[in-house]
Order: sequence, then C-alpha cells, then structure tokens
Amino acid sequence: MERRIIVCDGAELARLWSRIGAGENEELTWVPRDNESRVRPPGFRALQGGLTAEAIGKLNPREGDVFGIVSEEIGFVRTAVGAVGETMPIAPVLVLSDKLDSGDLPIHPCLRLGRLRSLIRDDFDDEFDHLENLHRVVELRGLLATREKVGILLQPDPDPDGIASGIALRALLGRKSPTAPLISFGAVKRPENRAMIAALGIEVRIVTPPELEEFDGLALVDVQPAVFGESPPARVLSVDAVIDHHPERGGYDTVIGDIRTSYGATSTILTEYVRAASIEVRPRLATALLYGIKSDTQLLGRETSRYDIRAFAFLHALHSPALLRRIERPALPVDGLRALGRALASTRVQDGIHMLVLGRVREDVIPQVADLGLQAENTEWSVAAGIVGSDLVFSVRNVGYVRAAGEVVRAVVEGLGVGGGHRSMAKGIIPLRAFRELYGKIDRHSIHRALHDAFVRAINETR
Ligand SMILES: [Mn+2]
Repeated sequence: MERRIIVCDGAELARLWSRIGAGENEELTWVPRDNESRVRPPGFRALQGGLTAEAIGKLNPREGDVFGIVSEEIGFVRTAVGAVGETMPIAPVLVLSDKLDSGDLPIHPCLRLGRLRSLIRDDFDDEFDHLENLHRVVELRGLLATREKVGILLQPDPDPDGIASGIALRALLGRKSPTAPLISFGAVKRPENRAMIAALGIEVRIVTPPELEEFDGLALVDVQPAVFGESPPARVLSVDAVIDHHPERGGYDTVIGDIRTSYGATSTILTEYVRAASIEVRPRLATALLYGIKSDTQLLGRETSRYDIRAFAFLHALHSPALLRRIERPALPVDGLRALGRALASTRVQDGIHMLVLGRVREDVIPQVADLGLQAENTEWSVAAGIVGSDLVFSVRNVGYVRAAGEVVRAVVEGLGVGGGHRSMAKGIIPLRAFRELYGKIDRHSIHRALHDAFVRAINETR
C-alpha cells in the first residue's frame, strides 16, 4: 500500500504534525535539531543517521510512496529533497513551509510547495465563519421561540430560491407549516416553480395584508419590504427578521437583518445557517436549497460567489438526484408529446434557428421542448412556441456565444407583448389578439413564419 513518508525538521514541527493527526498510512520521521530536547514526538521515530540518502533508503521507499518534507529552513529542504532524489529520482515530494518561496526550492521533477500554517488557518477561518452563522441562528431561535405563529413571507410569485430558503428557515426554527407557514401576497405562477413545489410537497399560502395580523412573528426571506410596492402594508415595515441577498433597500425596521449582497442566492445564507447549526439535512431540504442556488445563479454562472460554490458542494453530497430531476424535468403530458411529434415531423433548421410550434399545450412543455430543440444539428437558436390560454408563449434557448437571448426576445415582442430573460434562455408572451391584429390569422404556419422572421430581424438588429 502506498505510504506517505513524512520528514519533519525538529520536534516542534513533528509535534504540530502529531496534533493535526497523522493519516493512516503515514510513516512519521523527524530529525532532531541541535540543542533541542530529544523527547520523541508522539508517533515519530528519528531518521537514523540524520538527513541522508542512506537514512531515507532505510525506510524502504517503494514505487507509489510519496514524501512530505516539513521545514522552514531552506538548507534542510535542499538536503532532504536531494536525499529523496538520490533514492528515488522522481518520487513525488510535497514541501510544507510558510517561509520559503517557490524560487528557493531545489530542482526536482515532481515537487509542490504547500503552506502548512495557512492551510490550517483556512480551516480556522471557516470555523469562525460557521460560528458567526451559528450565532445568527441562536439569535433567530431566541427571538422567535415563544411566538405562537411565525409567518415566513416570500416575494409575490415566489421563486425556488425564496421557497427553499423559507423551508430551511422553518427547519432551523424546529417548526412545521401550521406554526410557520410560507406565505406570499401572490401565487407561485411560473410552471417550473410550480413543478418544484409539487415535487417537494410544499405549500405556499396566499395572504392579504390584513391577514398578516394573525402572525405574531414575521420573517422575510429573499425579499425586502420595498418589493411590496411604493407604500407597503405597515405590518411588513416592522418585522422580526429579513434574510436576503438583493441590494439593501432601507425604510423598514427589523430586529435581525442579514443581507449579503455578494451572495448569488439566499439559499446560500440558509445553507450556511443549517450547516453551522448542525441540523440534519434531509435529501428533500438539500435538493430544494441546491435547486434554489442553481436557479438563482443560472447554474453557478451569473453573480456567483465562492460562498455559493461552497454551499453547492456541501448540498450536492446530500441531495436526491431523482428529486432534482423531477423538478427540472417535470413529466410531459401525452398530448404534449403528440404535439411535439407533429412539430418534429416537419422540422428544419433555417438561418441557425430551430423553431418548433406545438399548438395548444400545457405551459411547462414549452421550455422542455426548447431545451430539446437546441440539440438539433446546426442550431444556434432554439424556439419552442405554444398556445396557453389566450396567449402565444415561447421559450428560447441559444448556444451561448451569440446575442443574449433576453435582448432578442425583448426585440421580438416589442409593442406586442412581454418578454425577457438571460444570456442563454428567455421567454416571451404575445396575446393572441395582438398577434391576430398584426398577422391576420393564427395557425402553426403563420406562427412559424411570423416568429421566424421576427427572430431573424431581432438577431440582426441587436448584433
Ligand atoms: Mn434570490
């Protein structure tokens, strides 16, 4: 079995290594320094005969073994690396030192320099970060413990980040939905967000401002009062907690405020709370928070901090891939598949645009078809369109190195409807009435032609 052969310069560093805890397959050796106590550091044996190739040879290094040399003295490191090199010319060597520069190091074909104390220091810093988060959790619990009913208020039309943050806060408070419901002034509307609450079995209760009176505790997550309009209800202007990552907007009172504008998602803040408080993170909660971060940062693309990435990695180990798939790829209804089949039967890619017109479908089918359409050969833009209620709804995806999808969709719907989005994905809605006024009739061919022409124009215009 592969070993790590550790060579420490003096008792002090050897004792430090013992304190950190030696790994399983570590051969621990030390070289006593002059005028230093010869008391053997725990687990270590002296390198017999000092720092020589012969002494290293006595350790019987084999193919696959690696060396760690722990020292702050360039002389020691040079001698040690030389002795290792004489024994095994390309043995991997890790030099652990805080004072030496990489320029000082001897030439060796397989060598890295690591910072011993700063490696430990980073872990300490992480621990103190956790401690600050734990303090926040203790404050929140202390403040809300005696309250009968705590409302967890999300933005109107709550998004995955808000919903996940809400259920995480509830778990941290040790409550269930009757005493800490997720509430909002507006229903969850977007089909992908509805898919999330359906898959996770989450209820978001719609409340009116007067109904807030039934709560003797109020916490805002992923939102600040200014979002509720020019003159928000008085009750939301004096609350118990605001936890958010949007730019800070004042004009309200809160006992506890935790606004971290450098974070890509409020779910990241809640993940840090949950982690610091060491509560059990079940797959459902981990999946919700993971999806919250993923959707608010466009899969760690847009406005992502190192905190988001750290939280994402923590959650990734705990989430349920099956549950995540159910949220991201909701089951397609059979009539939606038939509509897709008809559209695919006559499909073509023209001017880099792959357009699939579905007719009347359930709204969540449209973005999934747009994802699929992007896979067609020579496609730069994928557009999936369908009729939902009294609107023409279309989802747009692009390959990423072309014009921003949001800009193009805004140009397509200008004067007709609403639209917008991000770099590589966007959505537009045109009322059928407006479409009919402009193009005369509404059938698959007229929709196809009108949208195709509008996209060609918009892509060229905004170039
Ligand atoms: Mn958010």
